[in-house]
Amino acid sequence: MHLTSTDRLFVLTGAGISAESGLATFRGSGGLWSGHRVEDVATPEAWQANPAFVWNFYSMRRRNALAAEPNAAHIALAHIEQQLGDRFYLCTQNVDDLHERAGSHRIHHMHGSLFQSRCVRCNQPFPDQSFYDDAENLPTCSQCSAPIRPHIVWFGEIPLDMDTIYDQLDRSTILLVVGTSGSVYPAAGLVHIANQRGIRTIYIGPEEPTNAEAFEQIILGSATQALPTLFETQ
Ligand code: BJW
Ligand code: ZN
Repeated sequence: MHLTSTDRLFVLTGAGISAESGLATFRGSGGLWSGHRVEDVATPEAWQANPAFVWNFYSMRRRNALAAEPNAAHIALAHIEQQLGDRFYLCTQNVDDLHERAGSHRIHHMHGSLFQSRCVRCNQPFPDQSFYDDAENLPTCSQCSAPIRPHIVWFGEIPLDMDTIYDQLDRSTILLVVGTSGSVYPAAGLVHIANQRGIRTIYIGPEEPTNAEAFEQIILGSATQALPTLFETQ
């Protein structure tokens, strides 16, 4: 990809970029979380009905993410950030920390972070790498005794800091989307906004996303194959 000195790159990543680090995707090839449909576990209703089940799921996710390592695609994005500085912005739907561990700094987790929790009443996120597998010993707030929940954006909740996302997209000249099925909004709608603004749009993944028709260019391939080469040829 050729980038000029005035180009600004907005990257949106999804579960597919972490697939080659061994973290299962939700949908698409290799999708489905250990028999759980994400719609049954990542909702405020699931939390109200069975917080132990939800904590069990996110404890498993924490274990898997702690055991995983960043792959060549995460590293390629960290390298391009080093070259572009503030002309680069990474918005990820992923809650794992593999982008940070690869060296990304200008990153926003729109669906929250696996290694943060928050009190349902105080609402202040804090770092948390614990596993809560024991239904009798779920965490509660030391200040107000209300339940502690994962700092994750579930269906029906508003993704974090959408204003900054829209602002950064407005300022960009290229939208590069990697490894997302394009089925969850508002993330899946960013490509439509980009089209309205005349921003160039590129998708990378092994299969076409649901919103494929909105992209100018689709590169079919895995993230670790396609991303490092994309930047090498600039
Ligand atoms: C590879 C690969 C490799 C494989 N290399 N690629 C009806 C119509 C429209 C919208 C709605 C509707 N009804 C309800 C809604 C709204 C709802 C929604 O979109 N639902 C849809 C299911 C229809 N959205 C919400 O509720 C959101 N909030 C909201 O809309 O608030 C109102 C609002 C409106 C406007 C502005 C602002 C606010 C909240 C969504 C929260 C999503 N949460 C989850 C779970 C929590 C996080 C977690 O536990 O991890 O986030 S759901 C789950 O899906 C997770 C993901 O971040 C998200 C997206 O998944 P992703 O990343 O796309 O993964 P997959 O598995 O779907 O796809 C993987 C892809 O990788 C595949 O394409 C593979 O091909 C590819 N791949 N190997 C590259 N090696
Ligand atoms: Zn509290």
